[in-house]
Amino acid sequence: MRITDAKVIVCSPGRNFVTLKIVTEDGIHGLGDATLNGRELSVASYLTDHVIPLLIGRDARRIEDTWQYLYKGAYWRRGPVTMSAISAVDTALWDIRGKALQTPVYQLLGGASRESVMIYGHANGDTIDDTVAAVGEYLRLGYRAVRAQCGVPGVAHAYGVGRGRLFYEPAEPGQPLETAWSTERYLNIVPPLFERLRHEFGPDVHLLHDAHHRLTPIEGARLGKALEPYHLFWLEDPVPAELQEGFRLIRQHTTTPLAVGEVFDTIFDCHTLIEEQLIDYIRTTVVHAGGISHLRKIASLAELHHVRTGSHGATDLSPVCMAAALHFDLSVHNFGIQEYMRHTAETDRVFPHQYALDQGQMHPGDAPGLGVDIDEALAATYPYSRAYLPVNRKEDGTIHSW
Ligand code: KDG
Ligand code: MG
Repeated sequence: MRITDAKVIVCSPGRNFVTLKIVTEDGIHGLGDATLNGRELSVASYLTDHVIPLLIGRDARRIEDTWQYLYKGAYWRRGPVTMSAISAVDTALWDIRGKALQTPVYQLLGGASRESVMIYGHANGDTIDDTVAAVGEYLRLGYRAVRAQCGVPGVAHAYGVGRGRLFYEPAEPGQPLETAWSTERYLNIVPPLFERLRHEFGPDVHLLHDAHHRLTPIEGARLGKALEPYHLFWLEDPVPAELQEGFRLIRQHTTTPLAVGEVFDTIFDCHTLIEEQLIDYIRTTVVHAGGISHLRKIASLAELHHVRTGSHGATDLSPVCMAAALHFDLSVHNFGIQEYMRHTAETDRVFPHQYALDQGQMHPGDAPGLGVDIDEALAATYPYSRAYLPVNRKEDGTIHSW
């Protein structure tokens, strides 16, 4: 089954997406998400200029061999651009394999380990009261797990507080928005937020929070400790995670479960965290961490060390990534939770999909392959529009992690 054609489709139905489409001699096509928020065209070029010429003529069934060929063959390993490109190829080849064998991809990954996948939604608001109301809305929709973020008094554009209640879209056209940051003010508001949420909603709802890489290890430890009475499902990204050792200090001080990994792109970014059991959830996802093939290796290592998966699933991960993530989630034994931020109606129309949400649980569907497609004619009506994530500064003007 030779690959005869491949192309990159860049479109912006509500936000920018980069999609790889691979076609075989049998006329089967597979899709892979290659979206790297704010740096989209670099992956499009990596694929078009450097990867597609290597794909034509290859056997589409050799998924692992193609992965190794692109990873080891480039000499320059890892990095978000390279790994997003490899992820897209890997995802598209799994899609093709499923279609060729007339089976959903999860059946090729060992079959379903559960009936459906628990997801969490994003509740946010300018004030604690607004966030409480937003969490209540998710619970009314049947969700069992909700991430809660709220505005920080005295801080403009706090992370996680969006324009809509059911989705959060931080990338904007023009020059990057400059947001402000104060760790002191942030640490004053988060514990009262969760105290209130537990008081309002009782012990059963799973509550999550994302610190978005903004704290030092000792600050992360302080936050984790302060949140212990409200038993969070997880505290995400307390520190910038290039330095895996930072988690040793946090871990010594708190029993609040920790999650990290949305910006990781290989197992080499998280093996210390996993092997030393410094985290509880690994958030690597299909589009940025080497596709379904590499994510399964990360999950297998994690399974040995009591770490569960919790893949990133923000709006900048396309429905193609979402579909692939759900096949992965349904199949791996040590699945924990899946993030799901709703896409806009335009995005959903451009990417018709089989996956479905019911009462806070999702299923990828039973269509052959991934069960997601792209309407190319409609996609062409939404041309790419450059957009950047915000840049963050402390109150004195110093650049800080966004
Ligand atoms: O592109 C960046 C977003 O995907 C990220 O800011 C979202 O942190 C995020 C999350 O947990 O969804
Ligand atoms: Mg996050």
